[in-house]
Amino acid sequence: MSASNTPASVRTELRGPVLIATLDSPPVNALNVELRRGLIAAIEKAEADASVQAVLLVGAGRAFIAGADIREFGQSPQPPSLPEVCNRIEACSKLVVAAMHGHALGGGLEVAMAAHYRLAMRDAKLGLPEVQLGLIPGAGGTLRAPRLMGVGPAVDLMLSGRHMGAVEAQACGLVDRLGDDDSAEVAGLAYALELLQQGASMRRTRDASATSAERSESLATLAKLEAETAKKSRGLFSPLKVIESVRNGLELSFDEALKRERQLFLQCIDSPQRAGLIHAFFAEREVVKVPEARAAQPRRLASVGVVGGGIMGAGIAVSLLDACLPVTMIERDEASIARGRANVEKVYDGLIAKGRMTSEAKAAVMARFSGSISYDALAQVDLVIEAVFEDLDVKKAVFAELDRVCKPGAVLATNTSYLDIDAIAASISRPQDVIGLHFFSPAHIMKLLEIVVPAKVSADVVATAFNLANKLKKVPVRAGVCDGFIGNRILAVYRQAADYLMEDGASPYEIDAAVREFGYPMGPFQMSDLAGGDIGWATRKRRAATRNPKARYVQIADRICERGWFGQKTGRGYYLYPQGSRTGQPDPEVQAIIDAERERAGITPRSFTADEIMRRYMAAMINEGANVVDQGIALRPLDVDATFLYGYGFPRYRGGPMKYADMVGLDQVLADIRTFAKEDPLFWQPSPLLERLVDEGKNFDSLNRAQ
Ligand code: T1G
Repeated sequence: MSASNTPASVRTELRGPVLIATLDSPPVNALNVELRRGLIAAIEKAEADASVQAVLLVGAGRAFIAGADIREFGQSPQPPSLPEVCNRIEACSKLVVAAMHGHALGGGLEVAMAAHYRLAMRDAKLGLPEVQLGLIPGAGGTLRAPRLMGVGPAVDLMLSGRHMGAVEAQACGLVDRLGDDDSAEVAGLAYALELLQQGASMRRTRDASATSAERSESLATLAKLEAETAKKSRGLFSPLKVIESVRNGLELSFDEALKRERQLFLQCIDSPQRAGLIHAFFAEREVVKVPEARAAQPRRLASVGVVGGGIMGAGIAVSLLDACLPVTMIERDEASIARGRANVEKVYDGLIAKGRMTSEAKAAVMARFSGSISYDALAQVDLVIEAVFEDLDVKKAVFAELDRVCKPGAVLATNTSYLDIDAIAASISRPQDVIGLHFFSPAHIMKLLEIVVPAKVSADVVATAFNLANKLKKVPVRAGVCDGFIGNRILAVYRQAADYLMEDGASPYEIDAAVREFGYPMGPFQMSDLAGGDIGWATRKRRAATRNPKARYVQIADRICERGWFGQKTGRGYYLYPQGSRTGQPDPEVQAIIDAERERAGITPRSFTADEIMRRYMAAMINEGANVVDQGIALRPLDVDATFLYGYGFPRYRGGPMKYADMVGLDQVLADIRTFAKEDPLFWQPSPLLERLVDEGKNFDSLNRAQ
């Protein structure tokens, strides 16, 4: 069955000498077993009918074919395999033409490359994005693409995972003809008849072979690409397999190379990276499926106000402007408005400097921007997002103004990263219109948007927030109200585990190295130096009054901040940044502070391996993630995964902390936590949900499906 539960099929219809085979499996004709069988049946039907001289392959709906059916991976394979289908198409004794529109990706493009001729409508987007799922094109793509477009462009297409437009595809030889008629079927049929009229040859892609000079040039290109890829794809498994398979295609017979491609593909299928990357693919799509967003119609969303023109306010304004929404920015005085506008323009000037935007385009965008010092300018907007100073009283004052001037039904959103949104909602006359929209800095770049749902908000306001996220091309995650919502609440806990490791004997440099080795772009102490240690310092001071006196508190960060060493912005933090360089060097004075703090705390330092560091770091993250799900702050474990994949740099090929926990085994994670609890029972309290799942022999993913 297809994703939309209508039976998948390949319909065939004879039009003169052409048998049209229409793949129909909504929404994107992913090549499930029904379509694979239907394709072979269509080829056999064409061969059995003497009146048929050509076969035309087209996709129903909005796409040609979006690729193999990703939902089938990890299950027992059902014949025929996609390579068999492609070989059968290529071997067809009648001319086969593929007419592509919309997306022609992965196995979909491989089907088209196995055809004898290819037409693309101008809206077609072609690609071989398998590496983004931890795979390689496994149905002949690593052999046919180089034969059609040359090794360099083919490898670039496969390693980048990008979608190529129809015009470029024709220019590089992937496509023979561009279609301008009103449908792929009409254009494809006309093209097929034209080919028949011309007596076009069968032109099998596998028969296109390079001369020896071209082959040795290609092998040299591959060697260079291999060296670059080994460096760039840091730890990823499948990119180098792409290159190995392309090389086989140059050095071996087509059939031998095809056999090797299949072996390499199956190695990728078995790799944990495929499991992680495919989990990430589906998590990004499942997070938007929340009850409120499905139960209610979103409110009108045609104009937005932003209160606050600082870095966050400006970033949010850019994000809205980029979604073609007119924005009215409010600040307290003309100078602040000018600063807010300048912060917005700075983003676009940066794009112009990089040649990614024209000044005319910037002018068009800025025409949608207006600034005012009077809240009355917000009287008619559909939604307002405040991004003012993180202080509850300041925010309540803003909301009082919004309550006074905004039209009935306007959605009133706060960008707060930890304040109590229920308290903000309770401070005005319309709590049902109040919601949290927690953007991550830089707001116009980071994809994560935590949609924080207060107790009294109405469902259509939640639906409006999800609709806004879709317009902004963000990944929205529904979060409940608590200190830090999902991401920052969990961050605070595993950051504490890192501080304990540091005081117990691991240096911040060893911890950062272990976290980078795990796949993060940088470790927690590098992050602190980048964001500014003063931010965490302010949070610790804010929490000091309510901190559990029995809880272990590491003071190393305070000692560093007391010296004004806040990180990159002050030239030193945990690291030294000589002459403002961004790559930090270990600081012996920091090590001395750490030694002194260990002595003060009466700790005899011990060494930690990278594995020991990561087991603690991840156990803390996973355990708090389980608490966040158990307490309903996150709807499902996949919401925690999406939060960390899109807001905290978690390595995508590991699928997110909860997916990673499932791959490690929850019993292993729980055993680790129980071991660590012997040292510090207060910090290491196993999450009741984690204990329940282990007792029941279940994993976190079982809760994702339960929704
Ligand atoms: N398999 C199964 N389901 C798929 C799918 C696929 N290939 N592609 C999309 N869907 C579902 C998706 O989960 C969602 O489901 C719905 O379709 C709409 O998708 C052998 C092994 C095509 C650009 O990597 O990039 O071929 O949420 O929300 O934003 O070499 O989907 O409605 O239930 O993303 O318009 C290679 C993956 C596979 C392409 C459309 N192909 N898909 O984006 O809609 S591996 C890919 C996409 C392969 C062979 C190898 C995008 C899209 P639901 P959507 P969209």
